[in-house]
Amino acid sequence: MSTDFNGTWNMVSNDNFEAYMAALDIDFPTRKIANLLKPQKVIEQKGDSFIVKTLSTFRNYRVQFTVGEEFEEDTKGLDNRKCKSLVTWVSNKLVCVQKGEKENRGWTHWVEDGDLHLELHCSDQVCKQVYRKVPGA
Ligand code: VLZ
Repeated sequence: MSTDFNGTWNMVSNDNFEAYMAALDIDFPTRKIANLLKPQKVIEQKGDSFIVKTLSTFRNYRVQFTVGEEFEEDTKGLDNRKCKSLVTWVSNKLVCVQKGEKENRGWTHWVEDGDLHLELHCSDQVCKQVYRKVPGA
């Protein structure tokens, strides 16, 4: 049985997000706004099929994938690039490699002590986020 990521999760911490966005060449004013956000993750998981929504007052982002199947990701509204993305299970972690113009780009999700963890990386920058489950949502 793999981890159940289903649910609505509210951000409780966000370390080095600004530098991660800078590594993605996101412009200064957008970074300043985005850095103040406390986004929500809404995850719909059925087996190995996922929809991950990142929701905020400023911008939303949605990605849909099946673990083990490479897909074309269009990071529209973020840094507006195309990536070939692949998510795999590495023990109980969901590991995404986003192949494209940016080196060493990807993210890792896992659940630890009931919290949703996310590490986002690009080039030499790592952003660490933690989300807490919204009960009953
Ligand atoms: O998450 O790649 O959960 O896509 C920030 C949206 C989303 C609001 C950051 C700010 C991307 C927009 C997070 C201003 C630039 C991400 C993956 C893992 C799923």
